[in-house]
Amino acid sequence: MALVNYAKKEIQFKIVYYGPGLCGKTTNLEQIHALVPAKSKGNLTSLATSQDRTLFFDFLPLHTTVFEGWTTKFQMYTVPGQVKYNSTRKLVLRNCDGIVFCVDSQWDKMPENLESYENLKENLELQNSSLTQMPHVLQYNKRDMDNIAPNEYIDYLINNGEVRIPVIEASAFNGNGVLETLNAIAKLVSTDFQEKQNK
Ligand SMILES: Nc1nc2c(ncn2[C@@H]2O[C@H](COP(=O)(O)OP(=O)(O)OP(=O)(O)O)[C@@H](O)[C@H]2O)c(=O)[nH]1
Ligand SMILES: [Mg+2]
Repeated sequence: MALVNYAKKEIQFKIVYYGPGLCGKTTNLEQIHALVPAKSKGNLTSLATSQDRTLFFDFLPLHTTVFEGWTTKFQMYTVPGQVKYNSTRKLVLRNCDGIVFCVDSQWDKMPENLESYENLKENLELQNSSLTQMPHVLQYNKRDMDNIAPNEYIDYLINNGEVRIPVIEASAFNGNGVLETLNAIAKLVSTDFQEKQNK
């Protein structure tokens, strides 16, 4: 749920990167941190295990102007993808305004992608929410690798029968597609907020 501070003229959105372990969620935030100019970002905070797996979450605050005269803050989070950390994922998902579902494009990761996508839907349901109500985009990551599934296959597997939602191909490791993904989700959450205000 967007937080609006009328006194400071600030709007704050929470965006969560979700997806299976090792799909590249933390790498996305690291690249955003590297690519966004200093005046628009805060520090990247990561709480990781000794093997660089996210233990709790990563957090990166961004700020810009989307609505004239208002500062727009985007609080960017990642969840830990490892299956055993589901209670943490539920916590991180709370009150989020938009989701980037990060897919690992490698063929052998398809079962894990699907499991994570189902897990996301379950966790949203527990919060009386759903993907149909939640602005979200799909990022097909690791497109630089050799053993990857075609986009159409991932469309079929993850997005089958759903209303079309933005899909961004990425190689987060190289920074490709990272800012496109950020722009796509920022646009969706801003539009969603505006539509709700106008109701
Ligand atoms: N080749 C390639 N490697 C990538 C890409 N994105 C991430 N990686 C690598 O994949 C590994 C896992 O990346 P992370 O960003 O830590 O994955 P994560 O989704 O945060 O994983 P968890 O925190 O365990 O959920 C790292 O070695 C990254 O360098 C990519 O687009 N291409
Ligand atoms: Mg991580």
